[in-house]
Amino acid sequence: PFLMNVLDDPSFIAGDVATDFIDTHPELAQVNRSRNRGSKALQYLADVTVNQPYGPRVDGIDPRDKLPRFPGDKTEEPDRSPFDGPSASQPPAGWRQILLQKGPEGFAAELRSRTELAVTDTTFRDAHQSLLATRVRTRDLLAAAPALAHTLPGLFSVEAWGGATYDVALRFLAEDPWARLRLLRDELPNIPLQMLLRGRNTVGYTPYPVEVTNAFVQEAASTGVDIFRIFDALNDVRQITPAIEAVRATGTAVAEAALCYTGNLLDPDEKLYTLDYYVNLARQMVDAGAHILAIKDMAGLLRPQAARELVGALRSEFDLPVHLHTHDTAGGQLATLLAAADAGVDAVDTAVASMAGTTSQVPMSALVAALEHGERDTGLRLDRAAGLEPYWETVREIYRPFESGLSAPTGRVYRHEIPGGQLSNLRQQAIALGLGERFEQIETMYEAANAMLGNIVKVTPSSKVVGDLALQLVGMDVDPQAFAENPQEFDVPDSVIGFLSGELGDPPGGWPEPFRGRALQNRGQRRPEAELSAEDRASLSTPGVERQSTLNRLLFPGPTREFEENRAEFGDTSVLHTRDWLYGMVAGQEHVISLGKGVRLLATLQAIGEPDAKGVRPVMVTLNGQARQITVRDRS
Ligand code: 3PY
Ligand code: ZN
Repeated sequence: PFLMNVLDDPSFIAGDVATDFIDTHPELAQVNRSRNRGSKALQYLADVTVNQPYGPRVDGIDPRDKLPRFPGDKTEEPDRSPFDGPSASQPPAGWRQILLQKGPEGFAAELRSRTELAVTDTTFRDAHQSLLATRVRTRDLLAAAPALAHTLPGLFSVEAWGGATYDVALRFLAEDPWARLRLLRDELPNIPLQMLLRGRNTVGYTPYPVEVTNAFVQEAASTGVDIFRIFDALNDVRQITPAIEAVRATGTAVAEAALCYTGNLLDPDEKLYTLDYYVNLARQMVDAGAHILAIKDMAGLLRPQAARELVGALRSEFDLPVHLHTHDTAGGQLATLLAAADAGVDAVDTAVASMAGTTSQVPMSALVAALEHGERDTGLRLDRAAGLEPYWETVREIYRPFESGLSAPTGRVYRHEIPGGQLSNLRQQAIALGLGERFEQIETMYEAANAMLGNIVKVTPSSKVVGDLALQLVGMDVDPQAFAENPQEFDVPDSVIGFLSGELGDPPGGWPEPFRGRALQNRGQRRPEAELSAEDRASLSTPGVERQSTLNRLLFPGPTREFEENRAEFGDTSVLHTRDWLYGMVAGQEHVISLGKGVRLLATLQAIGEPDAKGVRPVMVTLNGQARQITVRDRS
């Protein structure tokens, strides 16, 4: 049987394995493994081909022939698989070397002292979270990383991890989020890697015990995160203090504390989210040990003059550098970045233009062009920032089924205040609930739900609470006022009950009474915080792979189980090109399966047979020229 196994192995076919070695040679175990991996990957491809031929959530026409050929195509793919390890030549030194040499305090001081405006690229995290439902796979990030390191070595950071990427990797991509971090770290040795950490919720939606925060931060820092942007969804600094302390304890990583911007501080009627409110918040963050202050404008509400005042105040009150993050939902945020630059902001977030705009960040090339030859020139080359655009345009096209559907800017955001990342998600949720046609009404209801809940800061996970309530109100077709007066008479989403019970902490404006008391009448009490077993505790203090899988399991038990089952059945499918992974095989075309270390298989679909009585179809393929038959259950 062993002989049969190696017969169709590519290295065997290529003559790499001498036949007379077969019975004795130990490398054959390796060959056997490759063969197994190849078979599993092929099984996956056949499955997608049968069950998802038009890609996810797109029906009607077969999009496969129209998809761009890069990076999923054999003829244009470089020989080196991105999974073979870092590129040979070292990119020029950058901000990461400054961090390594000077440590986090020195790094922050250097940022504060520079005249050049520092620029973060969010393309690897927030941009695709906000435009493509976080679906961009590791291989497409890795393929772009060397170009970034070599052509834009002056970037302040690349936001590449955290937020929703962790959850989505396990839940939808069958990828280990830790592998992504490790591989990106290898490819970007000169640019600091930045992540978004949701305070005590880490990368989840509810608070975890502080041991989880500590272990998560240590493991993330030792695997590759340099800058931790930490926020709390209700701007409760007590909720981010343990994470700030954990980052400081690493001695090497930077703690960037983020104040979440809400409302409009220029509005004379704004009584809660005022300039004083933010300065007071920032003071607590400085006292908690932040190295950098971030303004996190998740919905894109910060107007130019407000940015000027806020940045000016933060920089005159404190010695810390200020990093500005915004979303271009309404279309005017380049003006905000420029006003902030004028007021002395030290760093700003942008995304590669083809992954920018609307719910994503401001285009990097527009910012670079706007400041070129001026006092705050970014030092980045415009042609190089623009040079990354065609790649991302192509990648984006492959992920088209996940587009948010927001095809133009919207001024409605100033009223509903839905964060960029949520706006795309909420649309998908609405469509799934059959409410797609009523999205405007959902936006309006989101505004009403926010008012009912006490005009809260809306960002993961508090934004989910407001979104759930809005969907519920529209779904039930109930008048918000009637609901606000008598919530005890209606169904209330679990997330809303959890929030009102104080699971996420206390909101800045206090609790909305009597709404809260009524909504909680006769409903479940606050869920007790998760307890860690002695085994979990031990595993959380063991750095490396074991701790990583324990964290996956503690944070996302269901998705982690599915991820592990997927691995067992199909192997590591992250090696497949995204075109193939999403859309399967096209008859007559060659599909490359790169197994790393130069092992590449070529698969060609010949035919799909009729299903038998149990709905199982034979799928005929050739693998490196040899005929194979695979069976796939047709679930369509
Ligand atoms: C996240 O928490 O994922 C966010 O992007 C919040 O803006
Ligand atoms: Zn954001």
